[in-house]
Amino acid sequence: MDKYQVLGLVGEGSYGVVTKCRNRENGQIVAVKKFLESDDDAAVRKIALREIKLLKQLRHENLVNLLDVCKRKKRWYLVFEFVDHTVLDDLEASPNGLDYSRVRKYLFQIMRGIAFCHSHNIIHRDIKPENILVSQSGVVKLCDFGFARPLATSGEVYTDYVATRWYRAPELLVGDSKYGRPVDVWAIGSLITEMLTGEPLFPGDSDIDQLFHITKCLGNLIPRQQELFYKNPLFAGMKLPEVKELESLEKRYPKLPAATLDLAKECLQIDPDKRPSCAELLQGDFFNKDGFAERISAWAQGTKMES
Ligand code: 38R
Repeated sequence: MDKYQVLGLVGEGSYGVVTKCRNRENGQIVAVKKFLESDDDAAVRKIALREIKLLKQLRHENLVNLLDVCKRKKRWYLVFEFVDHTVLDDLEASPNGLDYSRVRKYLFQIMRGIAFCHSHNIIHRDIKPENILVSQSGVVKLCDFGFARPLATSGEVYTDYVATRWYRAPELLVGDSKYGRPVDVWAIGSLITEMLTGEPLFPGDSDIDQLFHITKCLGNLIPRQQELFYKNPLFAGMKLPEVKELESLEKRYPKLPAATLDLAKECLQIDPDKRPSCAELLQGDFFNKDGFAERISAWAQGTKMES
């Protein structure tokens, strides 16, 4: 790793650290993700190896590009292209939210990246503002597939799941082991209003509080989720809230354009089977009215030179 000169720290998490570096040989600026020592931590090693395998399979303009992988002194290092900033940085710079036109451009690219993952049977599982990178010219690149994993084959169930609570779909919160691509669509749905207002949609401070936020706005869980909730020992002795009067998205955000709220509501259906796929949403009105699709693909053609 001597060929990389560290310029600064850009992120830190349970996995290890991310630094901005310069390749001494060619001057290229990169982001190096250094995992915690992996020999004595099977979990970290598992995450690293899984991420490497996934990223090698997944190459797309809206996914961050993995340049190099190495292991030194029991540590894994992943070297990525460096992308200018994250959507979290954008939101910190604009606490009252981003412009509609910028949000539409971001959403289109987020959907494209996730549609590509889904077409390869990969669910991301941790879509949130800090995992959405944005280049100086506005190209979106999704990152952090540490939690991503290939879809279970039928009958197989998932066990090792934790993702950021605020973006978690109801099926995950109640502990449904049969979840799939719709969890990513839910996370995108909760990002829509957050990007436009700067305010997280459902900022729960515990799993049960998260369910309160969701049902207050969107209504009761479906029967399967209610059953799982009452069977889940994590919720022993707790009761699901019975919502009498909804505080709907329209009530909460009367000033947001109706088209945006419609898109958010489609993504945020309580029943995962009712949520449209990213591929379907890309074909929908939101991205195809007033010449947006043509404009953005012309723009994307122009930025391809960049990478
Ligand atoms: C930036 C810029 C500003 N903050 N990342 C994605 C890789 C990456 C990160 N490439 N370019 C950046 N650029 C690992 C940050 N913060 C940041 C973003 C994502 C910190 C941690 C993570 C999560 C993947 C991860 C570096 N992993």
